[in-house]
Parts: sequence; structure tokens; C-alpha cells
Amino acid sequence: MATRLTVGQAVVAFLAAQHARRDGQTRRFFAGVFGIFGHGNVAGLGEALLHPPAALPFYVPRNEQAMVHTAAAFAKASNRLRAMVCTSSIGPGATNMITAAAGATINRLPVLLLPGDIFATRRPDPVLQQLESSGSRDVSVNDCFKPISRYWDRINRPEQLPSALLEAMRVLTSPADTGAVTLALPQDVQAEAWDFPEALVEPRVWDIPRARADAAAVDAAVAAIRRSTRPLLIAGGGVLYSEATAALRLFAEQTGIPACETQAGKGALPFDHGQSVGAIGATGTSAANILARQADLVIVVGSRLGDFTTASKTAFAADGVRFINVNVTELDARKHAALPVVGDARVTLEELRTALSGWHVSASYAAEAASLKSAWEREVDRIYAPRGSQPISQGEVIGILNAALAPTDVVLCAAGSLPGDLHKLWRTRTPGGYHLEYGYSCMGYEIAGGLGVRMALPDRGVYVMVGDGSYLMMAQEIVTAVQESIKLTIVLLDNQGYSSIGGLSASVGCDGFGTRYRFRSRSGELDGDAVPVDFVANAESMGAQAIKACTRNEITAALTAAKAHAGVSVIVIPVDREVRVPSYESWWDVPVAATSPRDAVQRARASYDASRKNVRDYLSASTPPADGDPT
Ligand SMILES: Cc1ncc(C[n+]2csc(CCOP(=O)(O)OP(=O)(O)O)c2C)c(N)n1
Ligand SMILES: [Mg+2]
Repeated sequence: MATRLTVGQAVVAFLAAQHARRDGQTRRFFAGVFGIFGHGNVAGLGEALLHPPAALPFYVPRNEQAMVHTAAAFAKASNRLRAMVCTSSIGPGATNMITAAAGATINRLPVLLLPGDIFATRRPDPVLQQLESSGSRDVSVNDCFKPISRYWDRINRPEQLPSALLEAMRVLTSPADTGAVTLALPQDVQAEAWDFPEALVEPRVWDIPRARADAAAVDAAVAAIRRSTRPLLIAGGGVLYSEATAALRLFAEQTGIPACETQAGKGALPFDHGQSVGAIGATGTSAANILARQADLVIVVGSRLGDFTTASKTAFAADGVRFINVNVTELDARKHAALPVVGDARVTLEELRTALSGWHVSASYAAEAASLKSAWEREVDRIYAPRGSQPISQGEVIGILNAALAPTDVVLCAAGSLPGDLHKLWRTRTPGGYHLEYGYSCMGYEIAGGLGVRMALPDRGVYVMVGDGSYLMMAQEIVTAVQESIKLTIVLLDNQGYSSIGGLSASVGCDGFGTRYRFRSRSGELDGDAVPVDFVANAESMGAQAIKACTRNEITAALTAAKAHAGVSVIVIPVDREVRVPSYESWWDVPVAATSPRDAVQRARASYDASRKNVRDYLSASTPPADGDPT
């Protein structure tokens, strides 16, 4: 049986009929469509969405980059079991999506992008906004999506649509392959009618597997853990996506192995769990980083082992340190020459725990981890404590917010100095309560992302922490939140520019150059007075309740007012740019100029050269040849 539909109509009917199932629970996969129309999608997809199916509500955001951030945050907060669709016109609307699409792919989050594209027939060449190439007519700006999409296609004929849609779904629902998927839809093809097979738009369920690891790899991992004396667990985002937090807790409790967390994995254990030693790496706690330095075996669950996690390959310093990487993705499972355990986090942790029955780390190692942990908690208390001076420090604000929030509330952030401070200091009590986009660390994700989290988790309070720099880059989705009656609390920390990069600049001998928001002075430099921005008026103009809060009491009162307000609240807090949370037993590789007339740069380079000596390659094979193997 065939059904006559335009390509746009077939796409919409197909998307509304897709479901995902894991652990026997089936959900609609797509929760809605974000779109900004132009000539590239208004007639084709626009007509198809004119009366959107109830399953696929349509939302109008204010910026295409932001809508893809919102979609990515929605997928992250849904543990990748649900996703959103984003449609744009051709040209700038499409390329606006690229930054956030890269972020989704880097963070392994499913988003479906439907940019309009230039005419497949090419008759009106060049159409408005078409990029022309002298070397080929088969080029459009949508080719820019290729390297940042896990699946990319251009539908030049209606017959190509069914296989492309199935491939898109395979990738979006694959724990190992997921990321941004782009189906470029030429504007003429969107409007073309075709007799599509009815089976294409029938309800379909995609099973999201819990892949079991190779039995020999699990045996080898168990043997390596039994031999280890100072093992350390690293929980990455994969623990949350796999909903493996209970399995991780039981594994840690049974074996006594201390567990630390990446940015994406933070909250896998409650901060006060006996085995939790908090954040690892460049933005890690003293407890985790001291244990990492001496670990003989690092058991990594669901992490891509980015440079912040490994402290640029200096975090694990013991001779002969080995890695076991539990990951659904081979790429990650093989990193650091690890023993690869390619499988789902939850089932693999359960298998490992069963096989390790009766084994426990030594009492002295457990006691050492516990004492490092209590020393760390005292340090957090110190930073949270009132300093009694103005402007307030960022660390204090984090403490006030942490105390005011309910255990299930979500704190969200992406870029600036806040992510590092939050990674160290935030006391997460519930999985999903800490939402950091730190794969791409994209300024502008914060408010758009907060919207996506609240859409995914309408019963959880969402608190967006954002720097003044990020806010000025992308605050306009406040209007979308107001339009949709979505409650959000935005905590804006104003330090008049880029405190994070300012600190980094000073550390490489460059004195914070170009990181302060200052008027150009008579000297011709940007070193005049601070450029004033009235953030309260700005937020109010978009329909938010906005409150300036400078002291501890004012911040607490503003949070109470935000709780009572049904819509968007923005709390503007001036903070001390120079009072920074230090790093603990850690390093981050940012190369310093090797020659410079500046003394400060030369000193920074000398210190950089000394630190760089600690970088390790982690090449030692996890499974050396056994006796009798040919070598
Ligand atoms: C889109 C984007 N551009 C540039 C950067 C590099 N960058 C990282 S943090 C930062 C400054 C952020 O300023 P703000 O939001 O005020 O936070 P603060 O550093 O003051 O804490 C910059 C420019 C980035 N991460 N993302
Ligand atoms: Mg700032």
C-alpha cells in the first residue's frame, strides 16, 4: 500500500511514529520540533508542520544555534532516550546550527537536524543565500555539517527518503554512534509529492541495547582488579546515560574502590557517598588527584578521557599504571592502551561485581581514601564560608546556591570559570542534578540548555549558572522560555568580562590581555572604565523577573523570590573577578610562547617546560604476551 505525501509530510509522519525502548520501557523518541522558517523550509516542511501531530509539538525559538543547544540539553537530560528535531532554512539559518551540532556530536547526544537546501533541480541557480563553488555545482553550505554529523545525507529524490530516515534513526538510537544527524532537504524536494510505502510511517520501535562485553575481556578485567592494590574508578557520562548509577554504587560499596567523576559523570554517586572522592583531573579535588597519581589500576566507566579528565595525561603517574575502559564505543575503550571492555556500563558493572564477590581493597587503602575525602570536604566548607567582603566570591555564591536547592534540582553550566569551580565544589545529591556541557564548553549553551532540561524534566527545578560573557553571547532564549511558560532560574555572575581566560592569560604571562570589558581609553588600549551593562533591565525587557543581589542575604532572598515566581527569574550577582578557586594537585596543558621579550612569558614558559616533563603517553599494553605466545 502506498500513501501520497510530500517529502516534508512523509518526514513529519515518520518522525511522529518513532519510539525507543530500553529495559522494556517504550517512549516516543521525538518530543517535538524546533524551527525557524525561511524560503528553504517554509513551504515544504512548513506546510507539513502547519498542523503538527500531537506527538510532535512545534516550538519557535529565537536563534538556530540556541535551538540545537536546547535539543542537545533535552537529550542529555533524557539520558539519550528521547530527542528533538531542529529545522532551519538554507544558508545562514543552517550554518547557525553548526556550532551547537558540533557540541552535540562531541557530547555524544542525539539531535536531528533538517536544514533546507538549495534546489535539487538547480534551475534557479543561484538561489538566494546559495554558496557558489567554481569547482562544483554539487556543493552547498550544508556540506559543512559532514564532519560534525554522525550521519549526513542530502535527499535529492523522494525515493531516497526511506533508507535515509532509517539510517538516521539507527544512528540516533545507537549508544555508540549517536550524535548530530543531518538530513539536508532541498527546498524543491520538500514540496514534491510521492507515493511512499505505508510501512514507512507505521509506528516503529528502536530497541536501545545493553550490549554485553566479551566474556574473556570481563575475565581479564576481574583478574586485573583482583591483582591491583590501589585501584581507582572514574565515572563518566556513560554511567548516567546507561542509568548505571545504582550499579556503580553497589560495585563501589562491595569492592571498596574509591570513585571519582568527570564533568559529564558528576552526580553518578551522591557527593557524600562513602566511596566518592569527587571530581578528577584539571578541575579535580585534592582527594581524587592524589589517589589518581598513585593508582596502579584505573577503571574508567563511560568516559572519553578528555584532557581535563586526565590533567593532560599527567594525572596517572605511577610506574606501570594500567587502565580498564568500560565503554560502548571502541574508540574510547581502547584509549590509553586500556584493557577494552566494550559494553554497556550497567550490565558490565553488574557482571564485574558478581565476579569480584569476596574481594575488597585493603583496609589501609580504604582508610587513606576516606581521610583524603574528609580533608577535601573541609576545603569546600572553607570556600563556601562567608568572607565578609564585597564583591562576593564565586565560590561563596556556589555554596549559597547549593544550600538553597532541593536535592533533585538541576544546576546547569557550560563555559567560563564556573564549570571548574562547580566541578570541584558542587555537592550533587541526585543523578542528573549536575548538568555541565563540558565536551565543547560552548558559551551560549547555558540559557538555551536550561530550557531543554526543563522541557525534559518538568518536575525538577532548573538553575542556570552563567557568566556575564556567556549571557551577552546568547540570552535571547529567555523570550522562548517566557513564550512557553517555562520556569527557569538564571544566576548571572557579573565579573565584567572573561575571568577564566583572564586568569589563564595571566598564567601564560599575558596579563589578562583582551579579557576585560573596558572602554578604549586615550592610550588607545581597552583599559578605560568598565563598560556598564544593565543586566536587570536587559532581562526584564525579555519578560523575566530580574533582581540584583550583592550580599549573602540578598542572594538568599532573591532565590526565595525566584522559587515563588512561575516564570523566568534572573538573579544578577556582581562577583570578585580576582578571587579564584585554586587548582588542586593538577595541571592543564596550554603551550606558552617559547620566545618573548616579556619576562612574565619567559617565566611561564620555564614553568611550562618543567611541567611538561610529567606528561605520559600511556602506551604500555594492557595485555602483554603470555608465556608461550609467539613474540
Ligand atoms: C563560543 C565560545 N567562544 C569562546 C570560548 C572561549 N572562552 C571560554 S571561557 C570564556 C569567557 C567566559 O566569560 P564569562 O561567561 O563571563 O565567564 P567567566 O570567565 O568570567 O567566569 C571564553 C571567551 C568558548 N568557550 N566558547
Ligand atoms: Mg565573566
